[in-house]
Formats: sequence, structure tokens, C-alpha cells
Amino acid sequence: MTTSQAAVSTLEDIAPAVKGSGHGHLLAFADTLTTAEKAAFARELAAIDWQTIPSVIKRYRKAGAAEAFGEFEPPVVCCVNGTKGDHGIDGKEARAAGLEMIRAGKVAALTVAGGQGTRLGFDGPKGTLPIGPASGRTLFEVFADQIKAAGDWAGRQIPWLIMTSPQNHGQTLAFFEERDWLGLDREQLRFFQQGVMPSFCPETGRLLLAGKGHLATNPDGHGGVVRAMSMSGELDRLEREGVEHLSYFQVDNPLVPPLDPVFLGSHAGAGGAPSSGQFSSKMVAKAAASEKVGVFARCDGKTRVVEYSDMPEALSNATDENGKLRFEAGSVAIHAASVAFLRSIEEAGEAALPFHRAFKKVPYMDVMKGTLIEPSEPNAVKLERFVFDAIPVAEQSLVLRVAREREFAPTKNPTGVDSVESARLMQSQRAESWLRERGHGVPGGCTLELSGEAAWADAAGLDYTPTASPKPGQAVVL
Ligand code: UD2
Repeated sequence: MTTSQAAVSTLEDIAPAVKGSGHGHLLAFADTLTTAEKAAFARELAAIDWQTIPSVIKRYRKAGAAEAFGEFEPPVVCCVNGTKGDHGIDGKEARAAGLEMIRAGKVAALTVAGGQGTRLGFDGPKGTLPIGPASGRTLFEVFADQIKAAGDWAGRQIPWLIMTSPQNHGQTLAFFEERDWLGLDREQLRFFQQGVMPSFCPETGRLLLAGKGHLATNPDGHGGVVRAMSMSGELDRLEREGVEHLSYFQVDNPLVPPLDPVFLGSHAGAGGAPSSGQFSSKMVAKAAASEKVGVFARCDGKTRVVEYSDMPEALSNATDENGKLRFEAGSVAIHAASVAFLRSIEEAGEAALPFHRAFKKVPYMDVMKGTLIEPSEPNAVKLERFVFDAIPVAEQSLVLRVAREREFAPTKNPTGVDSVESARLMQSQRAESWLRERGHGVPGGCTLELSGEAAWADAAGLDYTPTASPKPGQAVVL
């Protein structure tokens, strides 16, 4: 159900499918719409898969349709050079393999950027949020500079896939265009829109109208990325180009290395990594039991991520004999996935990526009265997919431990925990450690930031001389 399915059809063309699925009430005001409104409504309706919608509604009308989990065990975690009792991976071998994958054009970057910056109080796509503590670069620019540096090293233009949503696609594209594609080649940049899912009333099983010519919908979750890549032709394109693996990350983490050779090599099974090369993940030790990150666990012999809201509290709080959290492996939402595996996930459909159900307040049009109702209590089911549900489908899914201070600065709130403030501070601290590790002094009161070249050199294990040395109190990009 992606917007690209919304081919050129009219309301008359689409009406039989809508009525045939039992949702003819959605057309109650069709006759009152202007020609332009009719065309827009037809596009919305054409983006819905009317054949499957009745069975989806049936399955998710009641709570508890989600998969019941068996008993949880902590997962097998890997770590470069095997400290902390984790399974050891030879970092040198893994990095060499990952660098070769990048050099040979077998890797593309993939960012899920469908969310709006609502929680941040930021008016615009999250990726356009200024985040660099010294440079003021936006999230998209921080990633673009590293992808460019990796491409310069590899002598090729590394594709960067960016998933937007119907809400922010136009703004995202305009942002890149205004800033001259952030120094990348236009051909490298592959924007595609995720799909939407219609909200429905669990009592009646009927889809809701948000207006006389508008369906009530929500983006279909980051798990919609697989379907959206397929519908937009991006999956085919990657296959044609010989790209075999994707480096996946969320738009809200300025510390993520968009292309990490050690991770990519480990994902492909180098350095003794236990991986089928299908779908791999990074983890950090949770800061506290209550931290809002998904948790890796083993269940029925398979590794999976259990979202924080689904994790039983007793398990979140459980500790081992040393007082350490039993389920400490927090998901930082950084993955590597093979293109062939994503193709198989797409073909398996809901069996591989089920929907997650949320019961929410959704304003809707009363079709009898023609008035908009603002509910005071939850009234509608919203469905979305999570990409990490692909983990247990993989034959052997690698979970690699990484250092939080090097790779994870979630930017969810304007201030406080996981905020713009904390993400800026973490980037500066990260740059400071980088300087110290290379034997440089750091004067007091500086705000520092790694340039794209410095960050890439760090991930790739290459030599790099900082372009500037900070003076006390200065803001400097290294
Ligand atoms: C996500 C993870 C959580 C943890 C955390 C780390 C889920 C459900 N939870 O929590 O386990 O790993 O991140 O920071 O993922 N997005 C889309 N389309 C959508 C929905 C989301 O592109 O329809 C993107 C969004 O732009 C963002 C990312 O997915 O980049 C995460 O979305 P979120 O902010 O809703 O997830 P969050 O922070 O609750």
C-alpha cells in the first residue's frame, strides 16, 4: 500500500473496489467534492490494497492479535575482539572485508526518514533539523558528508536511499534541491515514499474518513520500507546495479556511522562473525531498565527485538548474579540487510512483517451528519510495521555490541534526555575523545565536531589529520 500504487485512476474507477471491500460509506460525500478534491481523494483511495484490507481489519480488530512470545533468554552478543564475555569478532578482518564491500560497490546506505519532528517541536522533516554543535549542519548534512567521504575513498558514488512519507516527501526533496543535493550527485540520491495504512473503528470494522474527501491514515511504520522499496522500483534498481547489502539507520541519530566497514564485514560473516549475512543489528548496553529502546532477546531459538512497550516489566528489571540487567542489549536501530533477504521478506508479506496495533484517538467525519468528531477517548486502530521483525526470519542474525558514546545520540525531544541538547553535547564529546585518542590536547570550553572526512576515517581505520586545531572556547569542525 504505497503511494506509488496510486496510479492515475478516477473516483469512478476506484469506487467498485472500495464498495466491494465493504467500505462504500467512504464515498458518502463524493458527489459534493470539487473536481480537484475528487482527483486527490481518488489518489488516496488508490493507494490502499482493497483486496487485503477486509482480512487485515478482521485480524487486528481485537487487541491481542499480536504474536504471543514464548520464554525470553538473553541473546548471543558479539563484540570486536571479544571483551565482556561476548562472542569475539576479529575487527581487523571484519573491517578489511567491509572496506572491500564498499570499494566494490556492493553497499548502499538507507535512511528511514518518514517521521515528522513533532515530538521535537520542530516544524519540518526531522532530517532538516540543525544538529552539528560547531557547524550547525542538519542531520541530513551530517550523513551526506560521511557518505561523500566514503565515496571519495572508494572512487565511486555510493547510493543513498531515503524513505520519506507522504507528509514530508515534498519538503525533503525541496531541502536537498535548495542545498544542491548536499554535495552528492543527484543520481546517488534515491528518494521514495513509504505507504500509509487506513485507521479503522474496532467496533464496526469500518475505515474512517478524516474529511469529506480524505481517508484517515497513518504512515505504515519503518517496516513499510521493504514494500516501499519494492513498489518504487528501488529494490530492482539495487539488484540491477549489483548492490548486495544495505546499511540501515534512522534519521534521528547524528552519531551513527552511515557506512561502518567493521559492521558490514561482520554482517557478511568475516572475522569469525556468526552471521548468515541476511539481517544484522547493533546494540548498546541499556543505560537503565526504563530506557526507551527495543531489547534484543532470544525466544523459541530465534533472536528478535522486543519493543520497550511490549517488554514485560519484570523482565526489563531482571538482573543477573552480578547485578547487571539480564536484558541489557538495547537496540540502536542500526542494521545491515542483504538485498536478497529484503526481497524474500517482501515476498513473504505479512508472514514476515506483521502489523503492530495501536488504539488511538483519531478525529473522524460522521458520515450520517457530515460533521468532524474530535474523540475524547481512543476510538480507532492504527497499524504499522517494524523493520526489526525481520530479525527472527534470518537464519542467523548477528547482534554487535558498540559503544554508546561513539554511535548513539537519539534525538527525540527538544531538551533533557535523548534531546537536541544531549545529541549536540555527545557529538562534541565524541570529537574530543577522537582528538585525545590521536594524542592531541583539548583546550577548555571548546565545542567540537567531526567533519564527514574525519568520521569516515575513524570508521574505516584510516589516517586523518584534523583541518584545524581548537583554541580555548572555540567551536571547531575537525
Ligand atoms: C525507535 C525504536 C526503538 C529504539 C529507538 C532508538 C521502533 C518502534 N522503536 O523508537 O526500539 O530502537 O528507536 O532510537 O522503531 N519512521 C519512518 N516511518 C514511520 C515511522 C518511523 O520512517 O512510519 C522512522 C522515523 O523517521 C525515525 C525512526 O523511524 O527515523 C524511528 O521512529 P520513532 O521515532 O517512531 O521510534 P522510537 O523513537 O519510538
